[in-house]
Amino acid sequence: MTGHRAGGPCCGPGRGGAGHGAGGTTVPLAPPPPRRTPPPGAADAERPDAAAVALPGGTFLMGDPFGEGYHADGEGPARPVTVPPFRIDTTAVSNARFAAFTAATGYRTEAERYGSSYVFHLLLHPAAHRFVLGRVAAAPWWLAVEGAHWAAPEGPGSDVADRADHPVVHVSHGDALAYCSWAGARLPTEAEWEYAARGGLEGARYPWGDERAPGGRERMNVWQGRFPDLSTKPVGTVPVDAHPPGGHGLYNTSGNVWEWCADWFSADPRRPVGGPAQGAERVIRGGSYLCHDSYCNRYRVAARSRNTPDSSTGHGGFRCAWDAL
Ligand SMILES: [Cu+2]
Repeated sequence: MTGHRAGGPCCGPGRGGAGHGAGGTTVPLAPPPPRRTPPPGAADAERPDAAAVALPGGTFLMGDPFGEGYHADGEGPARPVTVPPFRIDTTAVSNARFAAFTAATGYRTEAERYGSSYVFHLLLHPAAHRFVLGRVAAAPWWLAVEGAHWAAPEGPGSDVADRADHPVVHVSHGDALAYCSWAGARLPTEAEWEYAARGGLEGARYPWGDERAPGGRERMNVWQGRFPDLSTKPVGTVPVDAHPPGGHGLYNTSGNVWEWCADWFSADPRRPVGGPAQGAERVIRGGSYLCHDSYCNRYRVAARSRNTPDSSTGHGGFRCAWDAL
């Protein structure tokens, strides 16, 4: 697409990159927390899969039939892919759900163990300026901030007290796996994620059809205005169930936060369903509140990107999946 920069730098910095100001020390991962068994008779609302929907699976057209993606992202070609029956969260995991997990297990996220994470420049908490470690050279709107993590998403001084129903952010792929393990869940495969997000609409550009804003109404939380400095609406996350859901009941599969998938990333059009057996980066899907047409059109339902598994950002979260009952 003309005007789009290859690589789409709004989509997020990763650890180990040249721009990371916090050093590249590797922190040993803690063993996964014990799997949670819901107590017998537990109220349905307390079950970790309370917000999940069971989907029949089947064959669908995966990938971008419009040729609108970045070549390097490997969205195409559009091809038939079959997914088994499975269950998936209708929403991204919220701060409330993640807080229940850390309270029950004492789990510390990779951002907490590394001591920093990436915060979008306009979101930095006023008290956190002295904690800025650096900017990402290729994407200077990303600040490496000491002490930024899921419960202090804009750096020291910020909290999530009034955002219990917003998606948890600053979670790495490993953090997402740890949560899933505790919840008796797993991450969705990329194919499951796209099948669920498409909601039965064959070959559409968005989960609701081909038109971005039907009737002039925005259907997703993406950047509006001039990226990255001028926004015509509040910048940041919205509740996990904001905006109408897609045909399979999933909310915010376009915009709000990027979501980790299980697959290793490959842009090879011949890659197997489920991704290659190994890799350096994991697939992320859905785009975020920073995605904008001028830099990144990755809020389309076929769009994909990637990040290193230990990376975390203020616009990255996840949702859980389960095998069919
Ligand atoms: Cu983007």
